[in-house]
Amino acid sequence: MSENFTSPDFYNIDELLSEEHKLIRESTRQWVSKSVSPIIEEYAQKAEFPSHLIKELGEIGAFGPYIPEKYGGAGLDQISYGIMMQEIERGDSGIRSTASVQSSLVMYPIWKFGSDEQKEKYLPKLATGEIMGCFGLTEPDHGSNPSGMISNFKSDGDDVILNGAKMWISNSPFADIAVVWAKDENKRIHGLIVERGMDGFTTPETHNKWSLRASSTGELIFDNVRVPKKNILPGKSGLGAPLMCLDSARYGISWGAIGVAMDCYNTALKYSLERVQFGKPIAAKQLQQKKLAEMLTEITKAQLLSWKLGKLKNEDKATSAQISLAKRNNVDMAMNIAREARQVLGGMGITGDFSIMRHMMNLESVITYEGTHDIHLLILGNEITGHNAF
Ligand code: TGC
Ligand code: FAD
Repeated sequence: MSENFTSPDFYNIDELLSEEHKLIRESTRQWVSKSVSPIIEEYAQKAEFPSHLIKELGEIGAFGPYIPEKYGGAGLDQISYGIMMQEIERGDSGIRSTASVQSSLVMYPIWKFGSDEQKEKYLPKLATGEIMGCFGLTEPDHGSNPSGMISNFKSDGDDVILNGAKMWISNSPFADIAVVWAKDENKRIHGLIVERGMDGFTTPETHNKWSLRASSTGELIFDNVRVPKKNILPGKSGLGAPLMCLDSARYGISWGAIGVAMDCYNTALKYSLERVQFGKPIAAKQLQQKKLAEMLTEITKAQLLSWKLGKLKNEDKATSAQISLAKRNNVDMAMNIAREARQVLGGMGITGDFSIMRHMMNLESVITYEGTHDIHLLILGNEITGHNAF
C-alpha cells in the first residue's frame, strides 16, 4: 500500500548509506508510490504490462543505473542500483523485472562484451527506454542447464544464420532487441543482438500465468534468421558470459526481495494495529507479535547481507557464490514473510485490495528465475565442498 512506504530500519542501516543513496531511495520510492502502486493491481488482474511506465523508468534512471554516463547510464554505484531495485520491487516484482532485465541482462552485456559501435548504437537508447531489450538464455529443454542449449548459428558471408527457440523470456513480446545466447559451429556459446523485424524472428506471448501477471513474458523463435556478424558480442564467449550477466541481475534481485518483504511487513503491521478481534487489536496478541518480530528480524538480516554484498560489488570482489547466497536467502525470506503477512490479514489478505497476495504469486517466479532456489543451493554446495552436484 503506497501510504505505508516507510522503511523498517531496525539496525540504523541508514547510517551505512551515503546522502546520494538516500536521495535515490526517496526519489525512486516517490515515483513508485505515485506511478506504480495506484495502478499495478488493475494491470496484474487483467494480466497486462503497464507499458506507459517504460518512459518514466528511463526518466528516473532505472535503466542502467551503474552504466557510465557516456553511454546514457547514471554512473552510480552498486548500492544505488540495489536500492532502486528494492524500491521498485516494493511496488511490483514485474516492474523490477523490466528494470533489471534492461539494466543487467541487456545493457550490461553490451557494455561489457560489446564493440564500440554496438555500445554507441544501443546503450543510449536503452537507457532512456526509447528501445527495450530482452535476454534469451532459457530454452524449452534447457532451463537450469543452459550449457546444453541447442540454439545455434552458422556462418554465411557477412552474416550468420540463427536457428532455435528460447522460452520464458521477460519482455520478449514488445522488445526491440534481444540479446540471444547460441552456439556456433564449434559449439561455443556467443551472444548475438537480434533485432525485431529480422526475417524469421518472432516473439509469441506466454499466457495463463498466475505469477508476474503485470510483466510480459514470451518466446523467441529463430527460423533461419539472418543476423549480421557485426551483431555478435565480440568481447567474451562461453557460458561464463551469460553467467556474468546473471550475477549482476541476481544481485539486484537480492535487494528487490527486501522491498517486497518490507511492503508485506508494513501492510501486516498496519492491519494488525487496526483490526480488532476479541476486544483488542490483533497486534496485541502474542501469536501476531511473533509473526511481526520474525519478519523484522529476517528483513534486518537481509538488509545487512545485501548492503555488504553491494560493498563487495563496488570493490569488484563479490563472488558468484556470495551472490547466490544472497539471492537465495532473500527471496526465500520474502516468500516466508509474504505468506505470514497474508495470514495476518485473514480473509482480506486474499483480495486485490492489498498487495500481499500479488507479491506472493510474483515471488513464485522470482524464486524460479535467475537460477532456482535449489540451483543456488547447489552452487553453494559446490563452493563449500568442491563437489559439483548438479
Ligand atoms: P560451469 O561448468 O559451472 O561453468 C561454465 C563456465 O562458466 C564459468 N562460470 C561463471 N563465469 C562467470 N560468472 C559466473 N557466475 C560463473 N559461473 C560459472 C565457469 O568458470 C566455466 O568457465 P569455463 O571457462 O571453464 O568454461 O557450468 P554448468 O554448465 O555446470 O552450470 C552451472 C550452473 C548450473 C550454476 C549454471 O548453469 C546456472 O546458473 N544455471 C541456472 C540457469 C539460470 O539462472 N538461468 C537464468 C536465465 S535468465 C532469467 O531467468 C532472467 S529472469 C529476468 C527477470 O525477469 O528478472
Ligand atoms: P528446470 O530446469 O526444468 O527445473 C525444474 C526443477 O528441477 C526445479 O525445481 C529445479 O531446481 C530442479 N533441478 C534442475 N536441475 C537440478 C539438479 N541438478 N539437481 C536438483 N534439482 C534440479 N529465462 C531467460 O533466459 N530470460 C528471461 O528473461 C527469463 N524470464 C523469466 C520470467 C519468468 C516469469 C519465468 C518463470 C522464468 C523466466 N526465465 C527466463 C526462465 C528461468 O530462468 C527458468 O525458468 C529457470 O532457470 C528454471 O528453468 P526451468 O523452468 O526449465 O526449470
